[in-house]
Amino acid sequence: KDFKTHRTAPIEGQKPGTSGLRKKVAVFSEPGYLETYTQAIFNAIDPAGKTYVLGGDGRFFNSEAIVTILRMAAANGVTKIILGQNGILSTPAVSHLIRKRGADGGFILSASHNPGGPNGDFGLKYNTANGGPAPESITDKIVACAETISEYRISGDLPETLKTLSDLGSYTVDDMEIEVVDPVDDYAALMEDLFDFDAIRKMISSGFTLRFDAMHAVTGPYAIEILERRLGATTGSVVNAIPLLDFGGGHPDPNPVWAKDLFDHMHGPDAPDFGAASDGDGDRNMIVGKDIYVAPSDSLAVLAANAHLAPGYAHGIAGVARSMPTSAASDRVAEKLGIEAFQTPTGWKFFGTLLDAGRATLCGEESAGTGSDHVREKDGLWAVLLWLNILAVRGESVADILLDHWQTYGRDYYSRHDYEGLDTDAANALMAELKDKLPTLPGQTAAGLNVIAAEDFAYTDPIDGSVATGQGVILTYAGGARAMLRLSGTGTEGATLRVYLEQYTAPDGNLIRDTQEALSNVVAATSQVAGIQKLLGRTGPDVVS
Ligand code: VG1
Ligand code: CO
Repeated sequence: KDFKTHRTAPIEGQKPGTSGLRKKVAVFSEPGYLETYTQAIFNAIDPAGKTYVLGGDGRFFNSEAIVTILRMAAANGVTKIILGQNGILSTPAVSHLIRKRGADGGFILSASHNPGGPNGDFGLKYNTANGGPAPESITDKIVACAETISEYRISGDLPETLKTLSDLGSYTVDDMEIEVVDPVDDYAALMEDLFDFDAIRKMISSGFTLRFDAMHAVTGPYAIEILERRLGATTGSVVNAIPLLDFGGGHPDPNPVWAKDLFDHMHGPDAPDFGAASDGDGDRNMIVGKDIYVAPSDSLAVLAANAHLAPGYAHGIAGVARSMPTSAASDRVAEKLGIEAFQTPTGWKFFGTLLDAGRATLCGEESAGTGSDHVREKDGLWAVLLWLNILAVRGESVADILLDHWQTYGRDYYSRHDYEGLDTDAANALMAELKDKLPTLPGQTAAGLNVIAAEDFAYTDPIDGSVATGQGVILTYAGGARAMLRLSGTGTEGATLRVYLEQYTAPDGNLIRDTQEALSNVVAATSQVAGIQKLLGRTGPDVVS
């Protein structure tokens, strides 16, 4: 074999967060940085003789990183790499390919919703053979390998024919096969299996209009193929469809703040019937109807209540899982359907065991992530298609469906307030102080609300018994209000405090209040309990979603 061994040493901060390792491009592209982390993963997973899927969201440094990983895979004895053409694969498409091809795992190059470009972020995530993000048992092993690493292995330059990664077909590099595949084909076929494309096509041909904002990120080619070519949406229904290295300077995070253009469009005079957006790597979704935004927690609940209307879920769903800070709306649906409901820590990796065991069929997070057991990642376009399938069958508008849902189950008013760019020590101190006083909180009143429970969320996986502690603070108030506080694990600069707020209103209550107004008491009480203004010097959040 033609490879070289280079000396290296452990690098400070090479530790995956909520979803893989994320750093500034300038850090990831330092000589030896990517190589050292990639070797740490290889050391943890023993890749000799194995097959992996490889692709990314196309952001700046994607192609360079792919070439490096290919050369290192060859040097580490990998048998085969299944590579997305031009180095492109959405996160759900990677998950599907791993499963479909029976691969041993995959490598996803993405920092998801974080901005890209030379001054933006880059990321690397390892997924296991079930198609899902590596569980903590494996990420712990990767960290241990990163802490003791002393060398990495890399083969010589790739042949010229392969350098652009643009031609489909099979290639050989140092005994390793590289198969370059179309990134969209298999994924689009899976979507056709799950949903009633005929019904959706019929709805669209009879005048139903839609706008999908790909935010210049990875979903553009997927959405053009599926929504425009296969389902007949008018050309131009998919906007910002061309993936760009820096996402056109945007922030590919599908929420009312960063996808403001779509949001405004859906509230303007030319609003189509349905609007949606996805993120950098295609695993998130934002759903907007004419003049109405669907909060992600509500979306999960509506999808759970109506999934049986799509062919892929016609036999019903086994259970619904949501992350802890996601609202309880989906729990109410599960209760009515008589199926299990789960509350997991933040991050898709915690859904894997439930999906594998068939205990949960649908999963979701408040951060615009929804998915099912069709893959082991959240899936932006899947959520869009399930919504379209439901709209086609019910023949009602997004607003009607949402209102009907609230009238049946009640409404969980919900919002997330992010305090960004915080001094890391100050943010850690706030969480530490809050955790210290948890035992004293029940019984106290803040801003007129009574705290009835306060806990530091810990989770025992019901399938494999693994335990995750310190997953965020939950404050439960009398009168159906809840607040959750945790620090983000995906940022690359300073710290971000996320404060998640919810207030339940029963079906006979006022279901059409302004969300921030409905939550004002919970906001005030939580700011006071956690001492946000006092400890952070901030009077309000930077991003409200
Ligand atoms: C955020 C979200 C979390 C999501 C994660 C990865 O994590 O809150 O729900 O799973 O991003 O999503 P954090 O630690 O910053 O709160 V993605 O689309 O980056 O793969
Ligand atoms: Co993402």
